[in-house]
Amino acid sequence: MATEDIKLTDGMHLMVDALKKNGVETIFGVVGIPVTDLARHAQESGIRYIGFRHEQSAGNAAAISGYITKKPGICLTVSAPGFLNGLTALACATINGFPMIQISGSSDRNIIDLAQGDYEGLDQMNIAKPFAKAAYRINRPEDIAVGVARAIRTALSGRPGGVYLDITTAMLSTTMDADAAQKSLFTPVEPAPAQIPSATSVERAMHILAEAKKPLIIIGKGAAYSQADELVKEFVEKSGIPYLPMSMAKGLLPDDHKLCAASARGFVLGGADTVMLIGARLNWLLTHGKGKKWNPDARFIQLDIDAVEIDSNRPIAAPVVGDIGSSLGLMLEKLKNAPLQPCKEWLESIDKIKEGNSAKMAAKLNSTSSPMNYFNALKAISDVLENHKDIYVVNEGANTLDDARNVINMYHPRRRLDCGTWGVMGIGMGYSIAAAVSGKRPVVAIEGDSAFGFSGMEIETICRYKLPVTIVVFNNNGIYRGTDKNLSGSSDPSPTTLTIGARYDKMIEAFGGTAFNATTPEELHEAVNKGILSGKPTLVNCVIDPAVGAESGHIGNLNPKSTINNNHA
Ligand code: ADP
Ligand code: TPW
Ligand code: MG
Repeated sequence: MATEDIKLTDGMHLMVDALKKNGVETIFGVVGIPVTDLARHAQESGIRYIGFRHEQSAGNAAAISGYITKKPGICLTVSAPGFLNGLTALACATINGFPMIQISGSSDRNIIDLAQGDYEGLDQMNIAKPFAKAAYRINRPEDIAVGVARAIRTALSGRPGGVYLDITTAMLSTTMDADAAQKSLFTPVEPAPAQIPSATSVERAMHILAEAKKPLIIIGKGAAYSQADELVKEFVEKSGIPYLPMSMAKGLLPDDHKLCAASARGFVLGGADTVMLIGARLNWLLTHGKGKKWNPDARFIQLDIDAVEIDSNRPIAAPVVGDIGSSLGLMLEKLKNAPLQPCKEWLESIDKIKEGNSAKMAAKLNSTSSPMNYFNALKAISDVLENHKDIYVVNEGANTLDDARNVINMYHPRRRLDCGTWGVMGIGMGYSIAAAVSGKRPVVAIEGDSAFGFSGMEIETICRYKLPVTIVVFNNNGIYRGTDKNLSGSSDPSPTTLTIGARYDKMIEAFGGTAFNATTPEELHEAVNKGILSGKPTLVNCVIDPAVGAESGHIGNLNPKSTINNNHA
C-alpha cells in the first residue's frame, strides 16, 4: 500500500472518539493551549461542550454530574494554571466520593522534567496524585483507549472519586493509522461491579437489629449515589425503623415521611441504642459517632462499599461491606423471613419531639419581621417549591445553608446538592449548571452572598447556555453577618463584611437574565415563582437582616475564638 493511501488520525481526534465510545455526553471546561481544538472536535462529534469562566466551576459541574448520573463527569482544562484551578474541584470530588475525570493538557515533558521553563510547564500528574483517587498520563495515541478505560474504571469502582488524566501536547498532535486507532477503542466491562457482602456480615447485622429497642437508620449520600432508591425505601418501611437523612440524602425518602426523624435529630442521636449507617461516614458531620450527642452504649451497623471506612472513628459491631443495593437486597430477604419487633414506644417518643419542634419551627417561619430573616425568607421559597417538588435545589453558605437544609423539604432522590463533606464554598453555579445540563431539570440555587461570590461569574455561562436556573442570593452584607466592626477603628470593612446594600440582581442584567430585588416574603415568593415558571436565567437579590446570622452558622462550636483581649462580641 502506498503511504498516501494510509488514513491517519491524531491523538486529539482519537481522544474524542474514545470519550464518545464510552458514552460521554458532556464536557465541562475552559479551553486554551493545548486543548482548544480538542473541544472543537468534541463538539463537532456531538458531545455537548459547556464552556465556563473558571475551571473550578467546570470541575464542580463535572463532579456533581457524576453524582447525578453515576457516570464520571468530564472536566477539560489547560496546562498549569488551568489544571490547578480545576484541581480543587477534583479534590472535592474525591473527598465527596463523586466520580469525575479531570482531563488536562500538559506541556512538553522534556522541558518540564529538566525544569527549563516551558509555557505553562508544571509536573501536573505528580501534583494531582495526592488530591485524586489516581492519576494517569497518556503519552501516545495508541494508549488512549486504555488510558480512558482506566480512568473510567477507577472513577466508578469501589468508593467513587476524582481521577486525573494527563494528555500531553505532543500526544495530541501525534498521528497514527486511523484503522488501527479505531480498532484500539473499547468500553470497559462492568466498571462498577456489584459488590456482594458476606452472608455472615448480613446475618450479624440482622441479629443486632433484632435486639434493638431504639434503632435508628442514618442515610448518607453514598446511599443516594448508589441509586438503590426502592430498596432503601422498602427497608425503612418494612423494618419500621426511624431514619435521619444526611444533607444530600434528603429526598431519598420524602422528608415528610412518617419515619423521618430529622426534626428530632438530637433526640434520636442521643437515644438510639442501635444505629445503622447506610452509605454515611462517621466523620465530623456526625461528630465522629462519639461525644455527648450520642448514646455511649449505642451499637453500630455500617453498610459501606469501602472496607477501610469501617472502624474509622469508633468500633463498628456489624460491618456490611458491599454496595448498598446488594447489601440491602440480602438484608431485606432476611427481614421478610424474620420481621423485627415494632419499636412502638420509641416511635411515639420521637413523634412527640417532632411535634414540639415543628411547632417551634412554624413560629419562626411565620414571623413577620422586617427586613426578612432567614426563616420567613426560606418559608416564601419553600411555599413555591412545594409546587415544584422535582426541582434541583443547590445550596451553599453558612446560615443560608444550615437554615435552608432544615426548612426546605426534599421529595425526590439526589435533588439536593450542597457544600458536601468539606463544607466548601464555590460549588453553587457549577452544580447548578450541571444539574440543569446533566440532570435535565430546572434548578433553584439558594446562595449566601459570600458563597455566591466564589462562582458568581458563571451566571454568564448560565445565560449563554440559557439554562433554567433561578438563583436567590441571601444578601446579609457579609460572611455570617453584615454588622461586624473593624477592631482597629479604621474605615476598612471588617473581615466578614461585604458591600453594604449590594445589588446582586444587577449582575445578571449584564448578560440578559431576569433580575428581581426582593425585600419582603411576598416579593420573594413572586420572584422565585416567576423565575421557575419562566425557565430562564433569573437572579433574585433577597435582602436579609444583616444582624440575624450566627457566626459559622450551626457549626460555631468548631470556630476557635481568642480568649485574651477579645473586644469582639
Ligand atoms: P454523608 O456526607 O451523606 O454522610 P458520606 O459521603 O460521608 O455521606 O459517606 C458516603 C459513604 O458511602 C462513603 O463511605 C462511601 O464509601 C459509601 N458509598 C458510596 N457509594 C456506595 C455504594 N454504591 N454502595 C455502598 N456504599 C457506597
Ligand atoms: C472555599 C469559609 C464558610 S461559610 C462562608 C465562608 C467564607 C460564607 C458564609 O457567608 P454567606 O452565608 O455565604 O454569605 P451567610 O448566610 O451565613 O451569611 N473558603 C472556602 N470554603 C469555605 N467553607 C470558606 C472559605 C466559609
Ligand atoms: Mg451572607
